[in-house]
Amino acid sequence: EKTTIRQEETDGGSPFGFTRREFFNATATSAVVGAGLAAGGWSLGGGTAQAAEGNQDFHVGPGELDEYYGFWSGGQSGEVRVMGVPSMRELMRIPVFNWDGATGWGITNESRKILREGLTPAGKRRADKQGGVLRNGDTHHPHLSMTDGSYDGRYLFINDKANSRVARIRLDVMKTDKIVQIPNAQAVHGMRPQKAPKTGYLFCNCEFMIPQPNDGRDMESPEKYKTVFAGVDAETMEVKWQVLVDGNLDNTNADFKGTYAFSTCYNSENAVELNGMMRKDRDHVVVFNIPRIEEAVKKGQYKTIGDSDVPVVDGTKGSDLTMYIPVPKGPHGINTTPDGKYFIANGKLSPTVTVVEIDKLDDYFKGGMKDPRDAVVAEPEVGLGPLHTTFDGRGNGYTTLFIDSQVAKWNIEDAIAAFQGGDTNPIKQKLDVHYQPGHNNATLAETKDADGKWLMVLSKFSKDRFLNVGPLKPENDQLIDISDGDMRIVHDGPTFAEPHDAVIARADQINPNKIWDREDPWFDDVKAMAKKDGIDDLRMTNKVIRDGNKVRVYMTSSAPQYHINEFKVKEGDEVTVVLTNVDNIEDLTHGFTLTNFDVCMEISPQQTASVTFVADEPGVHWYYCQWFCHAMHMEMRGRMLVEKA
Ligand code: CUK
Ligand code: CUA
Repeated sequence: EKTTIRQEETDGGSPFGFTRREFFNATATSAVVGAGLAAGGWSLGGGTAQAAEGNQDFHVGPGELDEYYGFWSGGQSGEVRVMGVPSMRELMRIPVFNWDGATGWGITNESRKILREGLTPAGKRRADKQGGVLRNGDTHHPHLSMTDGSYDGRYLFINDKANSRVARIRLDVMKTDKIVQIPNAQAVHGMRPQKAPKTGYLFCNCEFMIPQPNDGRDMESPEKYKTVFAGVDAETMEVKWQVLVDGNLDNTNADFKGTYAFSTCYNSENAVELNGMMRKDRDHVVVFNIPRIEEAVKKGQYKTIGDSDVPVVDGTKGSDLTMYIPVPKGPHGINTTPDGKYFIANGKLSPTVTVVEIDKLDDYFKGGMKDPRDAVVAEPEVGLGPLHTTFDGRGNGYTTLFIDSQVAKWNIEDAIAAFQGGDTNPIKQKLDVHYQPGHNNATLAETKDADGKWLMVLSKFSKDRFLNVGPLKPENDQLIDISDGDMRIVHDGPTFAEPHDAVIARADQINPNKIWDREDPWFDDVKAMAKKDGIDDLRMTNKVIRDGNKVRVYMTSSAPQYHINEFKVKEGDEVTVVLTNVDNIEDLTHGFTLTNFDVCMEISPQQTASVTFVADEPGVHWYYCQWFCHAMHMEMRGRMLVEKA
């Protein structure tokens, strides 16, 4: 059965005279009768038929809310997407490493500070060549902050493989608030928050090996290239330490105690081309002993590299900070079971997954285990191209098989029994998915609260499954009911470039604000600037201040007007527009777009946003509100008059 979560209604005040939810609830009654199909995607079986069979219903009707929030990577688009599960409705996009014309991300002063301040010196030099901030990102791994192994609703974190960054998104406002670029690194790929006691660290895998420092030395000596594993402080978003490793790092994960992180490593050959990367028949998983790394840093047993002052400890083979567990060639995903007992390294090039018992890692670090392979308790064959495994909290793993285009459901304890010589077959079911699945994730599966209801499989290719949209096709995300025994695809939907990974939390674990809080630290900088101009409350101020050739325009808006509808500047002035939306009605967002100036920003209820540009074209320049906010939204505009110098 489906739970319908009713949101409180907004109290009155809508410019339309009724709230949006009232409107939709009214139309829902008639619409839901005839429609068995979900609103946000493609339905395979009919929703009605499923309900009749007594299984979970994926259909979330008009006016009904989803039971889960999904957070999807936006892949090469550099953004994050918020989805409703099980409806698979796209609820929101959060710009992170990209530029975004809807919200002015990359254009406003607030976003540009966030995009710039955490860059390395080399990153800042690169940014300076292209307007002050970097432009693209390649996001793979969205993960939510946790306390004691459960989602705590504070933050979402995501990596950027393209420019070696990690970002934090505040879930109360669903905005990116910090970005850090990792030094001594190219391509931050695997990224996971520490699960317990709380997300103190983000563990970050730097993938490509480079000379250290990478300043022109050792270019022709790939055998000297190295990469690092990084610990980022999740509160300050500063890099605390790095660990030099052998091989290049792929995916990473953490235990539920706060002691270990573990990373898959392919190309343990340190090769720079494909043939060389395939020479050996094994690679490894590196286990990082976090307390020992902290201790080594504390004792000063580190060096720094190049112009970075991040402590770098040595975790290459033979170090007592790390453990190298040999696994079949080319492991990819690495997943911790919700009971915290095991991690699973997915074979990719091998048809197996390797199950490691986490408690046994203690034996190794205490010196009681000589062969790291002794920590392996199972290595079942699951099919061709195992990439990632997720869990139902009932003892089963669900592994994507990239080459077979299937998901294999297998039982962990059965696999362990088989490894010990029993004749149990751990494979419970294989389900065809379309096509080439990468990550999959079940509801709450990376926490101890895995509830085994829905499984999301992110298929890399959609091929012929949807209407053709030209040579570049969408990916295909498929929703699978795992609530009672067998897996069953109930729904699929296209997604754009290319959500490698997604996580799913219960709706009650994520509680965003409905409007901005005026005390939000988001406004600290702009309030400090206003204070210097003698302005105490931005909500009460409509004023133009000239300071040499700098002009600051403090303006408020409420539907359907700006409270300054004309301001005059001189050609060549540097103009900062500070706009405060004094409306306090949910969803009453205004915008500021200055035509032909490439300037725009979002101002949601009770938000202040600012943007700075040079008024270098004399003449009349209209600004307008780009969010349809009122019946007289088209009239919500004003003029900037630029006088000839
Ligand atoms: S990786 Cu893409 S399918 Cu970057 Cu997590 Cu495995
Ligand atoms: Cu304000 Cu449209």
